[in-house]
Amino acid sequence: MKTVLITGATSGIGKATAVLLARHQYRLIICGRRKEILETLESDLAKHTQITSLVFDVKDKDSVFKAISSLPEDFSKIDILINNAGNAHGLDPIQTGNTDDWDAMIDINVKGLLYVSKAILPQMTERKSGHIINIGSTAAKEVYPNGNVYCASKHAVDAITQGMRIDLNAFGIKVGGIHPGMVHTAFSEVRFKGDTDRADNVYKGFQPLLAEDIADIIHFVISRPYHVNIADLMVLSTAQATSTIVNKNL
Ligand code: 8X3
Repeated sequence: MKTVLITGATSGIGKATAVLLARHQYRLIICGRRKEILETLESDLAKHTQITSLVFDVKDKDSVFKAISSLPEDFSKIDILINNAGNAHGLDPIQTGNTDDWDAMIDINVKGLLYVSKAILPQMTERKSGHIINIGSTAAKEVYPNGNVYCASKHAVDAITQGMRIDLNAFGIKVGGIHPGMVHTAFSEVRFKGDTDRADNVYKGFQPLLAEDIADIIHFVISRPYHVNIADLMVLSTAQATSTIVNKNL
């Protein structure tokens, strides 16, 4: 039974992935900031698989290392790391962007991913095995109006993914990036700070991806034979051509 650690497991892609992998009997470590939601998910999924949860904020370096080193023996060998936690904060031109939003995106999407990886990598390099999946975005592959810092943070995720693949090649560790387009989750609600009308509008008039679609793909990626590494995957809804070109007449 392989052990998978998922960050950002309280909602969206992370939660859908936890649900699917539990059904496929992966041993799970679900991580997030919101204790009650994590505990409810943990008890729901415990009927399918062995599961534990860790409450921490990926941007809090000390609590990342403390939480991961506190894992009980049964869960301490992590085979697969899914760096999913990430957020967008604001959608503003660079000249009027909010510096707190910039900090949040760089701290969570870039530094948080690095801290969690750093806390887990030594055991993978020691065992010479492991698989890391970084969830990027179409924003990792292109820059769109007002996306500036969010796109930069996701471009960094892409660069870090490539760098990890190079540096970990000698250890037989698989590294891959999955880059979703528009997925109907709380993503836009967070980006627009609770403005649900504006958030709903993003996904109106076409069929966006669902969190479950990406969970399916993650399951496919981690269930390939050892010699197959899906290194880089961009996933769009059929209606979407780029981050900003969406056909609402399909
Ligand atoms: C989410 C996709 O287009 O809102 O990362 O940047 S987009």
